[in-house]
Amino acid sequence: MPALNRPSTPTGEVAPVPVNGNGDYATNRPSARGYCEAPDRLEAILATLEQARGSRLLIVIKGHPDPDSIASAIAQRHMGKAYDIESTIVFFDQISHPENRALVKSLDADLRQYREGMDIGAFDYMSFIDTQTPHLPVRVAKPPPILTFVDHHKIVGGFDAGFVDIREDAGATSSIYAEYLEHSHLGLRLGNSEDARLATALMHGIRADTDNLLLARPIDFRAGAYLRQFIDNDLLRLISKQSITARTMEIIQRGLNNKSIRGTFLLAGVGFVREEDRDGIAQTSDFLLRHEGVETALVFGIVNGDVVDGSLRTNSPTIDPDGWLKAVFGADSAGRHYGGGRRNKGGFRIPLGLFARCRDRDALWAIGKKTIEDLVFEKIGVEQVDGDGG
Ligand SMILES: [Mn+2]
Repeated sequence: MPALNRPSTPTGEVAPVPVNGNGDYATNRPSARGYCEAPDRLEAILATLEQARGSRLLIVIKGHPDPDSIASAIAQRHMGKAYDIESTIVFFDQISHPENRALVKSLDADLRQYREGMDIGAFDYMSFIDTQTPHLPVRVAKPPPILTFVDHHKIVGGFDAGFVDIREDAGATSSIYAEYLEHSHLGLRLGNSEDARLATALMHGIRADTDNLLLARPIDFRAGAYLRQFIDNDLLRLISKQSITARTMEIIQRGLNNKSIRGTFLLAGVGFVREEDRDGIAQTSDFLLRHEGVETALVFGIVNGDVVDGSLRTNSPTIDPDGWLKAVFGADSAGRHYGGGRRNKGGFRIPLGLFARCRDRDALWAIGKKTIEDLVFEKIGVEQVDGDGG
């Protein structure tokens, strides 16, 4: 278990928290009016940032950048700035969804894609946002210590960080950052274009992770109530335009053609999917979940010819995607799980390794499909037997 709330304090000193009482009118910072769920954690992250004053921070986006991780990274950078912390936001996997590429562009977000030769060891600290574990996807001889870790996935733990805040009952990591902003002296300023972009990004992150607030939790609504006054509505409309590309349409069609339904469970393999279209798998899962009588949809395909990528969506009160995916697919030899997730959704990735070099694509797909189907149907079978017996 990570130590929650408690920053490791090299100096032993905890800085007093400047709280925004009556509103800082000189800078147009409206006063905080909402409820703060975790004032102790706010105090702790501010103290942690104070201890790192003047340092160079690497903010890590793991996996494919999505609206919640992008907004959280920008919020982390914004908070660091008040402590003269110079932050670089890095991501490792392509920004595959066209909407997310447009988001980064319109936010002027200055994210850097990792390139070979980037000296991660040269940073003083790292911050992780919106991810379950703080493992870097690349090998670094001496990775910098972790300054902050803020997330809303299921707690895994087993690492050290200056500050840890994991709230499984938050719909988005963006909401946690919004709470820090609302209740500290780092609050957003009205009429400041950079702050407007950050508020807009956070709002979009919350909407993206909560199915447009359909699955929002109290903290997400509180965040929305705070953020709305700063939002650039035109920008929000621009970045949240839902469009489905022709290739995603095609993936959805393959999902429809190949679906098999057992009880309330729908499984569909969509074959080979290009790297840039990988989000089509999750979109297909979202779509097939709307099939009448289906409570859980799992869609998978082979992405980029070398990894089986899958997406689980569920409305079932009894399926916990995190535990379910971990139980079905297990972990690699290093103990890293192939999958995990949040309250209502999750993903998994299984590298094909040497098999990726198989030139017979039909045979490769047949093996991948059969393996996934057997594992999933075996698991469902077990659950049904359990259900019948119990
Ligand atoms: Mn998230």
